Amino acid sequence: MRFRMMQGLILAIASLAPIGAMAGTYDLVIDEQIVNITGKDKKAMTINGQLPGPTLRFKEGEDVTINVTNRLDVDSSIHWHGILLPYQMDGVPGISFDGIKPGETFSYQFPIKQSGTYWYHSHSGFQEQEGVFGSIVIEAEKREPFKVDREYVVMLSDWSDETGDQIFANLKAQSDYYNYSQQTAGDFFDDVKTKGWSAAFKDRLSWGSMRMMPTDIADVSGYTFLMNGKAPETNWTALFEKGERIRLRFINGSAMSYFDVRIPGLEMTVVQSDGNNVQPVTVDEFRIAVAETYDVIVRPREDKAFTIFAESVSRTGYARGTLAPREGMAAEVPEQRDSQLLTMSDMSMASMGGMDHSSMAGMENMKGMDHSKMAGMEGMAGMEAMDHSKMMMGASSANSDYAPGSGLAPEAANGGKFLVYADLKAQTPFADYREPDREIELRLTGNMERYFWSINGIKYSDAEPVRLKMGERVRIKFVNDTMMMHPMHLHGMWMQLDKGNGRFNPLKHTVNVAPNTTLTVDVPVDALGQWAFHCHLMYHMAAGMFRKVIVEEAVVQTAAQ
Ligand SMILES: [Cu+2]
Repeated sequence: MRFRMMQGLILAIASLAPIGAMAGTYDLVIDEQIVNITGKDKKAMTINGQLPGPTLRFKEGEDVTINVTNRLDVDSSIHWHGILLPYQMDGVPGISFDGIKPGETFSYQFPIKQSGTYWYHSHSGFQEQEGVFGSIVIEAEKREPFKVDREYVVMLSDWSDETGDQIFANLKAQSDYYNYSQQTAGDFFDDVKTKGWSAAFKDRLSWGSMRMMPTDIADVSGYTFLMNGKAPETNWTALFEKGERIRLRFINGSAMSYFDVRIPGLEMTVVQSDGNNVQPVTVDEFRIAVAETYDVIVRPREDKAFTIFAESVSRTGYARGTLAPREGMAAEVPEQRDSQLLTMSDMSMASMGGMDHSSMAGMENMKGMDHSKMAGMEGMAGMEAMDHSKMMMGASSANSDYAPGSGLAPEAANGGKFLVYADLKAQTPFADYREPDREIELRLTGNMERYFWSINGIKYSDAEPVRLKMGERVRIKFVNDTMMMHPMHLHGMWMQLDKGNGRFNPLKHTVNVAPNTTLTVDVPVDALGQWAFHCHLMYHMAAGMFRKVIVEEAVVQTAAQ
């Protein structure tokens, strides 16, 4: 009798569920509130009262409706980073839609056609840095190719007590404003003016390395690095039972900061990047560019705490949390490593050429200089002919993602395996893999001294859109002519990162392009409309390293007589 009633109740509930596709409605409210992250009360922007905003959990195949209400007194927006959707839902003001006015609600509606770890953030002003960002976890329709016992999102971010507007104004006024250490570009070029190139270089070399522009590693410092919104001393903690397989979904939601991530005492098996499964690769450490995601599986076999250590690449701080069997535990926090220094390898002639040419008057001196006195500078002979390939110097780097001899190439703190892009091989081969139909070269350009960032020397406001045709396969060749790393992000479509793995080239939404390197990606053009394509360093994007991409219907060839 009782059993029957229960059965009847279950049937009644089941009949209320929609037939066919799943549907979910989510509400996000963007507002201002006072937070205290550094010991000072500061105004932040929050989503549903949180910083970062709540984790949105979707299911592949679900039709989502996300109502975003803007309670700020300025326009806002939410962009769903890495999500494939109709372009009108992509959330970029001026490209996808008009933005969300103060007091208004915009309803985003789109089907979820993928799975994995992603994130969302404002695409208005500098709101992302001030707190308008959060994570997205999409459960796969099919069974995952790996087994996990529990999982956590690990959202990394950079918090500043200064507003984005203040920081950008400071950078525009003085590009080395946030450089608290060592030499600046200005110092170097002053030296060039007074002593000529030869002497200026020799001076730098006599220090043993080119301390030319430490600001180029990170142009903004003074950040407090957060893990899931918590400062290092707050120690965000994830619990486990020994022997469990734990999936950590790392997301770099920073405005400007890259991290080198490790968990001393644990190997990490990378199983996904940018939401796409990759063939498992076990590493000791990996670098996460701004806006990238990496999912790793760890398996602590001891009943003790482990530190999750995300050291900023600028080495000005770290985000830190703990994996522990019980609350309140902590493991040793590693010492921070010395800051990385740019070498000659990180500077293409173009990046020097991009500087003020008047200060290069002493260039002729280079021909006459005595190479024999420049230990380790054999490659400098190439300066005479300005041959980029010969600009490399020093021991060749083991990290294929950086120019040989680069000062930025990372190494694992324990001397073990550091993830490189070539390690990322798609879990399943891409069915439509083929030679590209054409190639587009995008040179990443800039002028550090005046804080201009651009593509092919042209900033966004002066540039024509990049036009693509539906169905074509376009190779994009990024040539980094600057001395900084740039995390390039394409909206709406995948980039297949070409590191020689053919049809196993992984699908990425964001790729890091190191200084003085060329990186190629193939884009299967499969989404009509207008899309944003930009460097994800917030102040580079704002300065103009940005393009609109327009995908048009291919003209149908008719066999007219
Ligand atoms: Cu950039």
